[in-house]
Amino acid sequence: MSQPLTREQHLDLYYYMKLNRMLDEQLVRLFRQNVVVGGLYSNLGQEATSVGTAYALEKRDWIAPMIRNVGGLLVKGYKPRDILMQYMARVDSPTMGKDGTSHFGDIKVRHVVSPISMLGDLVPVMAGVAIGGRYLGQNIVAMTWVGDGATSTGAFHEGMNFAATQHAPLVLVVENNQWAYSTPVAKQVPIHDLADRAKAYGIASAIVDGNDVMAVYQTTKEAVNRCRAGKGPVLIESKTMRMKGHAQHDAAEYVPKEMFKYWEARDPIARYEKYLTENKIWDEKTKKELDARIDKELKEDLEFAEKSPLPPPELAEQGVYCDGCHTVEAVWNRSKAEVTPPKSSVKPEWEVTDFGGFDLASTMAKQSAAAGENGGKDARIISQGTHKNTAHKPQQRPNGGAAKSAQHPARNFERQQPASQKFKGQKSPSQRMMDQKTNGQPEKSSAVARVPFGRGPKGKEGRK
Ligand SMILES: Cc1ncc(C[n+]2csc(CCOP(=O)(O)OP(=O)(O)O)c2C)c(N)n1
Ligand SMILES: [Mg+2]
Repeated sequence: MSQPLTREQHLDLYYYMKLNRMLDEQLVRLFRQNVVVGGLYSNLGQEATSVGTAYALEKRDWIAPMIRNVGGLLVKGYKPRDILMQYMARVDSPTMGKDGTSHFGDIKVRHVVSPISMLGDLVPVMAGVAIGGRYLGQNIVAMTWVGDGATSTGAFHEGMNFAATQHAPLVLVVENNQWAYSTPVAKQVPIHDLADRAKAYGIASAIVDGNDVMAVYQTTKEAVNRCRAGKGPVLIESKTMRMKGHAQHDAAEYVPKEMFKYWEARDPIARYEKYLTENKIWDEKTKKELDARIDKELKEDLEFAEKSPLPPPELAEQGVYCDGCHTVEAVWNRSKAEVTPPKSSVKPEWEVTDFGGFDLASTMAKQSAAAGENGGKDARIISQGTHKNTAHKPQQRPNGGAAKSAQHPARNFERQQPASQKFKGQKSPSQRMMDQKTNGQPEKSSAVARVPFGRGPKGKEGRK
């Protein structure tokens, strides 16, 4: 379990969530005044997910945010003025007015990878960042977020498979906000819990009430700790709700009104305010002070943003290609000798414990044990999926309102995922292979055959 939060950390969580919301509301006003130059994608209702997850990271860790993760950017040290100027395309914005939304990052100081609009593509990118950090001895954790819709992309699958196989220290937050544009989750995937995707990759997963910032933080902290301890990636499904349309142009008329009402009653900020009051973590005076601080910061930053001009036309041709404006250098936190020959040399042979052949008897025995049934005796197996879960219910009713299982996300989470079982990681084949090694040396085992590999040595011992 992670450490309980200090009072200061509790107030931090409130500060970032409220700042996220007030900034969101300010951007909507600017959009209506025609000051925002492009699309505007609201974060409303998802503040606890962005803030709670990012807050579980350390300064050295890396994030790649998506459009609804402004909260994560604030936690990572961006100021409201950066976001305001970015949307207003002002010359002092992180992209000097060349982009009107969220395509900016900071590799050197804040460790933020600029988002890519192609859904799911940040998963392989951040898997690469995670294993790159490991290679350099940085002991970092990488985090990115994907929406429910993004889990349907090929890049998501490729990235997850790669991360899982490489045991990348990657925390993938699946932000299930119930909608991808106008497509509800039930029309996107044939499963109830997107966390079930993790089973296919043999990695740990958790489901969390995404509108409960404490639960989000604690779950993510545990995931981050697992990653840092070298236990491989974790997929966290955060169940939340997109409280506006996809962007400002979208009135979200396709969302049942009862559904908005259901989630409005679970507003993450109102809930957290109640928690802070009931647990005597703050009083009315502290709340007022924090709100006044947020108000003041936003006013100052808006003033700054409004004073910043639009970029001059000649800037368009500058900075298209890097002409030495910055250097990209790896930060080595360990000796290069450790990862270069002769120290890094390994025998170019794999050990395999299982030749992968089809063994009907043992496959049937395993499946029967898993399903509690007897199978047929055919030389093939047709299964409807091995993860039968009769508790799953449809996520939304066609006439609106959430189905029963989604009505109490916090309780649901606790019931289905007690802290001790939250991470249901299975060992992947490669993990099992790694377990067999001692100090990086393959352990001899009678069940293990040595198989020649590629253009490796001509040793005959594996060719029996
Ligand atoms: C590969 C790809 N396909 C389609 C799009 C267009 N697109 C942008 S956002 C979006 C919906 C995303 O839904 P979801 O992943 O649930 O994220 P949310 O908007 O709910 O945060 C789509 C289809 C895209 N950017 N990339
Ligand atoms: Mg979505």
